[in-house]
Amino acid sequence: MAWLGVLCLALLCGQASHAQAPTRLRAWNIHPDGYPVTEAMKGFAAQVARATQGRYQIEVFSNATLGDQPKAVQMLKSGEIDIAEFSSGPLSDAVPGIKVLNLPFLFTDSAHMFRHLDGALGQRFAANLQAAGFVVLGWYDGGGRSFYCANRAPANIRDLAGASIRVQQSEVFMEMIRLLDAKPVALPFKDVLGGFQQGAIDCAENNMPSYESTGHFKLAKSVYVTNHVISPEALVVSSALWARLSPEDRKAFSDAGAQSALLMRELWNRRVAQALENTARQGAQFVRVKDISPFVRRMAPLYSKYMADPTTREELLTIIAK
Ligand code: BDP
Repeated sequence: MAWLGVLCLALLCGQASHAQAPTRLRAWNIHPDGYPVTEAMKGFAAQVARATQGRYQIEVFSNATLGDQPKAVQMLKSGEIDIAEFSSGPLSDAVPGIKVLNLPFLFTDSAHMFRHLDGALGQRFAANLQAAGFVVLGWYDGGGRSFYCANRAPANIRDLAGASIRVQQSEVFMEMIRLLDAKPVALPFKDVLGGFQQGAIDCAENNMPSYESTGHFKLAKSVYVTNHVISPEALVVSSALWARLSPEDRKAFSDAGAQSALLMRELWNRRVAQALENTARQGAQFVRVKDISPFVRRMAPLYSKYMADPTTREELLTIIAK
């Protein structure tokens, strides 16, 4: 009977070590604590842990401590990180069709954008992303991006001519700035503040929660409210991780992702209002664009280019149609 005891012990030990050794996953995030993306990712991590009885423990590394966004896109592909939240700018390097999401004035507002992303178009983007190594678990809100400047107060797109404007390292954004007769300067997100301090850039463009959370509003007080790009962000896991998950665990991750996207969108709307109020109280000046048509006309070469491009044409037509 001794052998039975040994066997039982081995099984128990096996169970115990299984219970004691959860799979630890690393999640990359660019934003600080309290930011809607961060809070939604933490919610995602907590729900995955609950739904898998602690077998998966996700640690969220915030503030881009693991590297900047273009690097993190590569890290997710190579399996150095397992989960991340990316904006559509850097993601379009991996999947060219995503470029349409960076085009100016494509979506009228976030509701319009989510009608597409929560439907057939979102599924098509997700399928293309999955083929490139990224499994989308939720579409987050990237809000509307506007320009803000340190040493000029634009009230017209002509006022941006000649300015050095920081953009994400992304082709469409750079082309957009060139069409405004300005100079695109691609800087990692965390270097933008230094760029303003050292006078390397005159302006940048972002949504209001990031304008506030980064402290850019302290140096670049003139906001030209254009909302020129309304774009999504995506909570993704690597396809390497996805391939290792059982069907039940995949469901747990998917449900948690969908839940976190709803939370994010709700937190986002509140945060936009707070950011506007807070930055205005601390001296930010807002000039709203009166008529977007001159801006849209300037962008004509961009629309023609992506309409002619077979990787983006279909997506572009789908969005324009409704
Ligand atoms: C923020 C996005 C973040 C981008 C950043 C940027 O949430 O993913 O990296 O803008 O402009 O709004 O780099």
